[in-house]
Amino acid sequence: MSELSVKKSICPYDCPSSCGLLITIEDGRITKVTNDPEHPVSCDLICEKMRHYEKSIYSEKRILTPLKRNGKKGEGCFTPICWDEAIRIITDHWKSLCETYGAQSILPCVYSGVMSDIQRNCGDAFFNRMGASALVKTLCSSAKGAGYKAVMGSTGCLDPRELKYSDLYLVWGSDLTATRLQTLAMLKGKQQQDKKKMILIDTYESPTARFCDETLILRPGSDGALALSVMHVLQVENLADEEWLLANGEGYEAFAKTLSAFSPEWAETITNIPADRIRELARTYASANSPAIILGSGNSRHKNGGMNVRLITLLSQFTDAWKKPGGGLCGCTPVSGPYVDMSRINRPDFRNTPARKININQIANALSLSGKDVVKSLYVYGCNPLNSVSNQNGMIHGLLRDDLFTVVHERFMTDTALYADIILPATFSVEQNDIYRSYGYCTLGVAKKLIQAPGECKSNWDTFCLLAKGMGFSDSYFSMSEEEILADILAHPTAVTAALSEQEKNILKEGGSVSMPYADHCSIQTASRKFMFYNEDCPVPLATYVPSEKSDYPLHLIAAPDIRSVNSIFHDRTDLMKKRGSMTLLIHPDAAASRNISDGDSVIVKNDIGEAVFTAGIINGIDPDTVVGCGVWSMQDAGGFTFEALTHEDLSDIGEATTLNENRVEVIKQTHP
Ligand SMILES: Nc1nc2c(c(=O)[nH]1)N[C@H]1C(S)=C(S)[C@@H](COP(=O)(O)OP(=O)(O)OC[C@H]3O[C@@H](n4cnc5c(=O)[nH]c(N)nc54)[C@H](O)[C@@H]3O)O[C@H]1N2
Ligand SMILES: Nc1nc2c(c(=O)[nH]1)N[C@H]1C(S)=C(S)[C@@H](COP(=O)(O)OP(=O)(O)OC[C@H]3O[C@@H](n4cnc5c(=O)[nH]c(N)nc54)[C@H](O)[C@@H]3O)O[C@H]1N2
Ligand code: SF4
Ligand SMILES: [Mo]
Repeated sequence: MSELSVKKSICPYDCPSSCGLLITIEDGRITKVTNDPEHPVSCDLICEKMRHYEKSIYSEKRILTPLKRNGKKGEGCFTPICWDEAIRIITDHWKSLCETYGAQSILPCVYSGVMSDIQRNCGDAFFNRMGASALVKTLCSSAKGAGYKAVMGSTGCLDPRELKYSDLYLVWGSDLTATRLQTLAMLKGKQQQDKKKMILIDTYESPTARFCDETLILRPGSDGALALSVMHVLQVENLADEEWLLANGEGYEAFAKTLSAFSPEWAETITNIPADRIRELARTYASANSPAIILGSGNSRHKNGGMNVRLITLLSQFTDAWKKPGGGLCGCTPVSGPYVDMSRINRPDFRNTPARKININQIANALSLSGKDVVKSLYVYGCNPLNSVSNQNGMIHGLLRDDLFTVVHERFMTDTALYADIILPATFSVEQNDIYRSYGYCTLGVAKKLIQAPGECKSNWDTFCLLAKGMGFSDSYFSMSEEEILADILAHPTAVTAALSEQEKNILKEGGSVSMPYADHCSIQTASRKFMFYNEDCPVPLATYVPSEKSDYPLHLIAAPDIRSVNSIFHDRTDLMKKRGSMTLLIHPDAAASRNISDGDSVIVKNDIGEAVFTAGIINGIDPDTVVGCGVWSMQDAGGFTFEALTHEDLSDIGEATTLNENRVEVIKQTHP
């Protein structure tokens, strides 16, 4: 008789809901993946991608043994070796680099492949102990975080579950259909019942537009101008909550004096949204009882991204919406305090001297450094920088260096792995133990190891323990098992998790997710207990519009998410990738016509740092000066360079974030494919 069990797990990917999964296992093999009906957020559904998680786990494309390069870098020729040999080669190389160049010549590269706390962060402990260079991990939404914080300090924002109380939704730079499925399901359901208005503010008519009553298409990076002119209208038409703003807004009086200059006519010249529609937006916003702004990260990935977010956040405080349940801003962090004592995992105490810091968005530049700053080894895990980080040409140039020793810990032969000297085989979430914090909701969960890893695949935790042994690090931390470090985390609760009930603590111990309280967002958590129009820690203290930079290239290039992948995850899934079609660049009919481009044509997209070939997709719902690159692509699938070839390494105004939406390009019809 076959043995059958159904166990709880959690989606490990970089997606705001950290959905709960129910995993059916027959004779040690996963046969079915569904939503966990007891999960606080995803009780009703999970996305199409994860409904066949098992296809990736049992994929023929999985890397199952350590591999050593035996051809040229990038060629993809490797020979299987055993773990002992792999660890010996890596640690011998690193010991020699430490002696000759110093430990800072070694650079870890990790981002969001696995979002659970132990597997994602244990490498920090190892590299702290080694004294290696430290990666500044700001590839995603740190400009949004910094912009929100510059206004609200550590005040929690709205939890998406509070959106049921809102009566107007402004979806600001987020494609809910792809990235916030759970939120969309809730809003759509509610909207159908209560006919609540939903307005999309985006740079193109994204798939979310079809769920909205209205779509406002603006020029990329001009969101701050829109928010300012909405505040202008609210002020002029006496729709602002003046009493609240005077009492609770730091620097409000100075800010209010500037508003007269930011009329809708002024904003029209910057955003390309007609002034009348801006006025209408302000009135609709003011007439709602509890309007919610659902803020995505797209508008923050600009050089003025932090300022755009500051102004949108200020708008969320400008009327009396904040006082009402469901009124305010959703999309930053709603948690009321830390759930996990991260210092037990990343061990800042292991580092003896301050680290040399390298920003993840500037790895290509780091690989070009020389002399005492040279990077001689790159260790990549839970990240696929060649597909996700700026300056693809520069990155390849660096990865091709003969004197760069690259190790990639991966599940699949990614573009990045092709350039490795040594590849180590990685596990999937169901083959490891960990604790998960959702970043969009207030949930905490534990997912246990459910199946044996195939071949010789090892988790990040087990791999760093082996590397530590190879390096001769004798700290007891590195001799703990995965179960022991997880038990250690659960045994050291934070103030928030200490308040969980015995029943909830048991759910965590057994494996499962619990709902956590969301913050009281009416209680402002800044030093002065006021929110800040003026913040002296910012490069521009008084919030105001900062224009985008001028460029010689005419078209503004934007990245949009794809529903069939999460960044470069799911590239192994041929069923999903087939549905995704070709690497598409969305373009306005006028911009296409003036370039003699028809729908479906191959087009070369180029600027000063690179070029890539896309398929043109002509749509009306986009500004004539904007083009949109859909999804994250591998060079293997695209057959050449991808979006990342066109993105600079510049950082945002605050938060040191990616500016992957602040790049200009020209588009030319490809005549000889
Ligand atoms: N299916 C799927 N889910 C995902 C991901 C994925 O790739 N696919 N990625 C995951 C990750 S890593 C993240 S960070 C989250 C992201 O999720 P969100 O932060 O909610 O953002 P997105 O849904 O990616 O949508 C970004 C939108 O911003 C728009 N945009 C770009 N520039 C501007 C601008 O200047 N102004 C305005 N108003 N809009 C602008 C783009 O057109 C796009 O529609 O989603 C996660 N979930
Ligand atoms: N064109 C374009 N570029 C983008 C974006 C975009 O929307 N468009 N989005 C940006 C954003 S918001 C983000 S957050 C970044 C994300 O960029 P990355 O952090 O590079 O994320 P992924 O592309 O998902 O690559 C993660 C890799 O980790 C591996 N992995 C998964 N689990 C494990 C594990 O347990 N251990 C190890 N060792 N490896 C594991 C996966 O197989 C995968 O290859 O991309 C950014 N780049
Ligand atoms: S990818 Fe996102 S929507 Fe899909 S199961 Fe994971 S967390 Fe849920
Ligand atoms: Mo992200």
